Amino acid sequence: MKLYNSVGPNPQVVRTFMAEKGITLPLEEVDIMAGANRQATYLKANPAGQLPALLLDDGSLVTEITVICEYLDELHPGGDLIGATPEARAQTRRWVRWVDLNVNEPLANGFRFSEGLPMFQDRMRCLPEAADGLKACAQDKLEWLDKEMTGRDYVAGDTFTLADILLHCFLSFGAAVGQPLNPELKTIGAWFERVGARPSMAA
Ligand SMILES: N[C@@H](CCC(=O)N[C@@H](CS)C(=O)NCC(=O)O)C(=O)O
Repeated sequence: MKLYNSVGPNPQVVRTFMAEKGITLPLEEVDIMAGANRQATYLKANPAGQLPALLLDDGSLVTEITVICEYLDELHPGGDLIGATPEARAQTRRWVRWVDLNVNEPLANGFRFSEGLPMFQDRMRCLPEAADGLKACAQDKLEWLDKEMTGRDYVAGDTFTLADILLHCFLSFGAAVGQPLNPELKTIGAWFERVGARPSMAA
């Protein structure tokens, strides 16, 4: 098994999840800045052309970061990153989907359609006119989450889960590309510092 890896928040989510679980895998680096992921060699391995991707020993490929994390969790059971019971897993998945749809996707597309336009305009349909609105959508949802998280330690409840990894990696990325966390969001601000202190976050 090996992980096709690159810079960017999506591979970072998987690396952080692996670090939390103590999983190590061979990494094959793909240079997305130079567009190597959009060229024949990588497209043969992963026709979707994005990173990360997990190549299994039987030759099949697993993509989509939350699916890769769930798969690794099933191979290495234990811990609370996804959840030990059906109820806990439902809560993790509920918040993973919420974070993905409401924050990460608009934040990432807001970047691709503005600061990231020179890199992405020849790779996918870009909507520069939507960039500001998408960034604002992500901020609106973070404002809502800030209130929602009052009184609890983590995104999905009292336990650190994949939802925290997902949100933290994308908020770190946002901060680096012109979408900093609003300092008025005190609950998320404190959570961001606390989660960022975990050794796995350096993965
Ligand atoms: N839906 C994918 C998103 C993967 C993604 O957007 N990866 C970025 C790196 S953070 C990428 O490959 N960017 C380069 C490109 O799209 O050409 C997932 O869940 O894994």
